[in-house]
Amino acid sequence: MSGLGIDRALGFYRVIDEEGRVVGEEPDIPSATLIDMYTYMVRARILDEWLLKLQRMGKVAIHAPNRGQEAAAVGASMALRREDWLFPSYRELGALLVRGMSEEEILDRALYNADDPLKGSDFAIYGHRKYNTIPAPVPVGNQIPHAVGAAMAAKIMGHDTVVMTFFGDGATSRGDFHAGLNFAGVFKAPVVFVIQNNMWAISVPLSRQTKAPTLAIKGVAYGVPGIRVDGNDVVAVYRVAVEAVNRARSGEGPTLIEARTYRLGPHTTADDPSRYRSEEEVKKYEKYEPIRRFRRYLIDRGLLDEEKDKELWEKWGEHTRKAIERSLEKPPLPVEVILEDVYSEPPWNLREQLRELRESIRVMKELGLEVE
Ligand SMILES: Cc1ncc(C[n+]2csc(CCOP(=O)(O)OP(=O)(O)O)c2C)c(N)n1
Ligand SMILES: [Mg+2]
Repeated sequence: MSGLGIDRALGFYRVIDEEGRVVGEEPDIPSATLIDMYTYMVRARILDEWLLKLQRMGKVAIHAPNRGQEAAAVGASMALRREDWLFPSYRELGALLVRGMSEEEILDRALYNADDPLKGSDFAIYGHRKYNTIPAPVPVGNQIPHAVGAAMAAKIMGHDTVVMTFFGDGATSRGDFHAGLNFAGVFKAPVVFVIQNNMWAISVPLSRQTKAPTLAIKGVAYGVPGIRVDGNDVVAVYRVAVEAVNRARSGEGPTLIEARTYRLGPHTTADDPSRYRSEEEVKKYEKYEPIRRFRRYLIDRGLLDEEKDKELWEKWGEHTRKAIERSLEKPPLPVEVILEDVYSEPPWNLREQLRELRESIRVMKELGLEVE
């Protein structure tokens, strides 16, 4: 990577086009890695669709659909090693799977059941200590300075750990983004910033978010090289992420990757996008959808055929259905967890509240009211 990469920050790096044809120089990626990428994207799509259904069934409180953004999440996170750290946002199911979280672990969280690793907390989305993956905070972009701080800690301790953080186009308007980038640039923090530019921040379009020609160019002012990449081309995303991770690991400092993608679904299950964007726009972007084009590429390269593809979808469909069954059968979290992980010894007033809560639950049960 040369200099600050101004050309790359204004450019649009891609390897395969929307028909799966090779349009750029093909990086040398082992066949098994390409199949792994595809598998993670398929798993993310299946899980995403199920989370949407489970929300509609009243089992999951809210879900932020990932549809259309699988390549950015999977391609970037696959560049990390297991001992690296991920600070995701709330739209990266694929990255959670890449880190090693299973469908069941993600579902346990979504269903707030007894195995929820985050014990029902509403202030964080998915994450798991076991997989060096921090739960995404609800306030947009808060994970950015957290990621920089973790990267600085790794650097000070002399570890060669890399930290990657994901966030949206909307998050680039928050102070946390600017503070994080500035700090990382000055102190050469080993961090990779990945913007999932999906063109919308709920109902705010990119054109109202910034007047800058690209989001990647915002890194340049902070001394952080920016690269704009086709976020729906998993091969291109992986290629630039590997470069950025290597750069961070070898002490050369941070990189800002803008993965240009599109949110095909609603912002969350609580959103109605027909109120602010047209059907035509969504149809236009369906053409660039990342799974179909990558499938074509793999078929053209002889790494996949229709039969194997069908088997893959069936296998992970079945895997996910079983995970849902198991997660749904688990008991709910015990009420005590709301007092855990705040105080080592809960104070009297919280203990009193817990007693009152138990009493209310007892009375509700006596009255035959459903308590969950
Ligand atoms: C500080 C803060 N302001 C507002 C919100 C409400 N909010 C939640 S998501 C969101 C839009 C974020 O857009 P973007 O960063 O582009 O991510 P995307 O949802 O598109 O993935 C907003 C405004 C919030 N959670 N936190
Ligand atoms: Mg967005």
